[in-house]
Amino acid sequence: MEAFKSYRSWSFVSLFIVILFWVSTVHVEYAGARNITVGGNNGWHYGYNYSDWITKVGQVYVGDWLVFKYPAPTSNSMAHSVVQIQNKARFKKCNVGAAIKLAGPTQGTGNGFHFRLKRVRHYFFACGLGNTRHCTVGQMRFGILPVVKTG
Ligand SMILES: [Cu+2]
Repeated sequence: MEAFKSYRSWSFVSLFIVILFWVSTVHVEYAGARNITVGGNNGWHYGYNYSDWITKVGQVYVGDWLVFKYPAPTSNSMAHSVVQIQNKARFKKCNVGAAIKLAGPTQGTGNGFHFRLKRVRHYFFACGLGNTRHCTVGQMRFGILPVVKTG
Protein backbone atom coordinates (compact mmCIF):
# COMPACT_ATOMS: atom_id res chain seq x y z
CA MET A 1 0.00 0.00 0.00
CA GLU A 2 2.81 2.36 0.92
CA ALA A 3 4.58 1.53 -2.29
CA PHE A 4 1.40 2.17 -4.23
CA LYS A 5 1.01 5.61 -2.63
CA SER A 6 4.53 6.66 -3.45
CA TYR A 7 4.06 5.36 -6.97
CA ARG A 8 0.97 7.55 -7.23
CA SER A 9 2.70 10.65 -5.93
CA TRP A 10 5.60 10.09 -8.27
CA SER A 11 3.29 9.89 -11.22
CA PHE A 12 1.78 13.21 -10.20
CA VAL A 13 5.26 14.69 -9.95
CA SER A 14 6.14 13.40 -13.41
CA LEU A 15 2.88 14.66 -14.80
CA PHE A 16 3.61 18.06 -13.29
CA ILE A 17 7.09 18.06 -14.82
CA VAL A 18 5.68 17.11 -18.19
CA ILE A 19 3.15 19.93 -17.96
CA LEU A 20 5.85 22.41 -16.93
CA PHE A 21 8.00 21.30 -19.84
CA TRP A 22 5.06 21.61 -22.21
CA VAL A 23 4.19 25.10 -20.98
CA SER A 24 7.77 26.27 -21.29
CA THR A 25 8.35 24.88 -24.75
CA VAL A 26 4.93 25.18 -26.32
CA HIS A 27 4.86 27.63 -29.14
CA VAL A 28 2.97 30.56 -27.81
CA GLU A 29 1.09 31.84 -30.77
CA TYR A 30 -1.41 34.59 -31.19
CA ALA A 31 -4.35 34.76 -33.52
CA GLY A 32 -2.87 37.46 -35.73
CA ALA A 33 0.49 35.84 -36.50
CA ARG A 34 1.94 37.66 -39.46
CA ASN A 35 4.04 36.87 -42.49
CA ILE A 36 6.82 39.43 -42.53
CA THR A 37 8.60 39.53 -45.86
CA VAL A 38 12.26 40.20 -45.19
CA GLY A 39 13.24 43.42 -46.95
CA GLY A 40 9.64 44.09 -47.95
CA ASN A 41 9.37 44.48 -51.72
CA ASN A 42 13.17 44.34 -51.99
CA GLY A 43 13.21 40.73 -50.91
CA TRP A 44 16.48 39.10 -49.84
CA HIS A 45 19.35 40.40 -51.95
CA TYR A 46 22.90 41.65 -51.85
CA GLY A 47 23.43 45.30 -50.92
CA TYR A 48 20.21 46.08 -49.08
CA ASN A 49 20.60 47.21 -45.48
CA TYR A 50 18.59 44.65 -43.50
CA SER A 51 19.75 45.94 -40.11
CA ASP A 52 18.18 49.22 -41.09
CA TRP A 53 15.08 47.53 -42.48
CA ILE A 54 14.41 45.57 -39.30
CA THR A 55 14.38 48.75 -37.20
CA LYS A 56 11.46 49.96 -39.34
CA VAL A 57 9.46 46.76 -38.94
CA GLY A 58 8.56 47.48 -35.33
CA GLN A 59 7.86 44.87 -32.69
CA VAL A 60 7.83 41.29 -33.88
CA TYR A 61 5.94 38.62 -31.94
CA VAL A 62 6.40 34.97 -31.16
CA GLY A 63 4.40 33.10 -33.77
CA ASP A 64 5.19 35.52 -36.60
CA TRP A 65 6.79 34.15 -39.74
CA LEU A 66 9.75 35.64 -41.56
CA VAL A 67 9.52 35.14 -45.30
CA PHE A 68 12.77 35.23 -47.27
CA LYS A 69 12.16 35.76 -50.98
CA TYR A 70 14.99 35.41 -53.47
CA PRO A 71 15.23 33.99 -56.98
CA ALA A 72 17.10 30.81 -57.79
CA PRO A 73 20.57 31.64 -59.10
CA THR A 74 21.16 31.86 -62.83
CA SER A 75 24.40 32.21 -64.80
CA ASN A 76 24.27 35.97 -64.26
CA SER A 77 22.63 36.31 -60.86
CA MET A 78 23.88 35.68 -57.35
CA ALA A 79 22.93 32.73 -55.21
CA HIS A 80 21.73 33.41 -51.68
CA SER A 81 20.92 31.36 -48.65
CA VAL A 82 19.55 31.83 -45.15
CA VAL A 83 21.55 30.86 -42.09
CA GLN A 84 20.94 31.39 -38.39
CA ILE A 85 23.99 32.58 -36.49
CA GLN A 86 24.05 31.24 -32.94
CA ASN A 87 24.96 34.34 -30.96
CA LYS A 88 25.67 38.05 -31.12
CA ALA A 89 29.45 37.75 -31.01
CA ARG A 90 29.46 35.48 -34.04
CA PHE A 91 26.84 37.64 -35.71
CA LYS A 92 29.03 40.74 -35.39
CA LYS A 93 31.85 38.88 -37.10
CA CYS A 94 29.54 37.40 -39.72
CA ASN A 95 30.66 33.95 -38.70
CA VAL A 96 28.40 32.21 -41.19
CA GLY A 97 30.64 29.20 -41.69
CA ALA A 98 29.58 27.61 -38.42
CA ALA A 99 25.98 28.86 -38.59
CA ILE A 100 22.85 26.75 -38.87
CA LYS A 101 21.80 26.36 -42.48
CA LEU A 102 18.12 27.10 -42.86
CA ALA A 103 17.57 27.47 -46.60
CA GLY A 104 19.64 26.91 -49.73
CA PRO A 105 19.85 28.91 -52.98
CA THR A 106 16.67 27.51 -54.52
CA GLN A 107 14.43 27.70 -51.45
CA GLY A 108 13.59 31.39 -51.70
CA THR A 109 11.50 31.07 -54.86
CA GLY A 110 7.71 31.19 -55.18
CA ASN A 111 6.16 32.05 -51.85
CA GLY A 112 9.61 32.21 -50.33
CA PHE A 113 11.29 30.41 -47.47
CA HIS A 114 9.21 30.63 -44.31
CA PHE A 115 10.78 30.65 -40.87
CA ARG A 116 8.62 30.81 -37.77
CA LEU A 117 9.81 32.76 -34.76
CA LYS A 118 8.83 30.21 -32.14
CA ARG A 119 10.52 31.51 -29.05
CA VAL A 120 11.40 34.60 -27.07
CA ARG A 121 15.08 34.77 -27.93
CA HIS A 122 17.56 36.67 -30.02
CA TYR A 123 17.61 35.37 -33.56
CA PHE A 124 20.41 36.34 -35.92
CA PHE A 125 19.97 35.76 -39.64
CA ALA A 126 22.37 36.18 -42.52
CA CYS A 127 23.14 35.00 -46.01
CA GLY A 128 25.78 32.32 -45.74
CA LEU A 129 27.28 32.69 -49.20
CA GLY A 130 30.16 34.58 -50.76
CA ASN A 131 32.68 33.54 -48.10
CA THR A 132 31.02 35.94 -45.57
CA ARG A 133 30.92 38.79 -48.12
CA HIS A 134 27.13 38.69 -48.53
CA CYS A 135 26.86 39.15 -44.78
CA THR A 136 29.56 41.81 -44.40
CA VAL A 137 29.76 43.94 -47.55
CA GLY A 138 26.36 42.86 -48.85
CA GLN A 139 24.68 43.72 -45.51
CA MET A 140 22.53 40.59 -45.69
CA ARG A 141 22.11 40.22 -41.96
CA PHE A 142 19.83 41.29 -39.14
CA GLY A 143 18.94 40.40 -35.59
CA ILE A 144 15.47 40.10 -34.13
CA LEU A 145 13.95 39.60 -30.67
CA PRO A 146 10.33 38.49 -30.78
CA VAL A 147 8.22 38.93 -27.66
CA VAL A 148 4.98 37.29 -26.60
CA LYS A 149 1.99 39.32 -27.68
CA THR A 150 -0.29 40.14 -24.79
CA GLY A 151 -3.81 41.45 -25.29
CU1 LIG B 1 23.68 36.15 -50.46
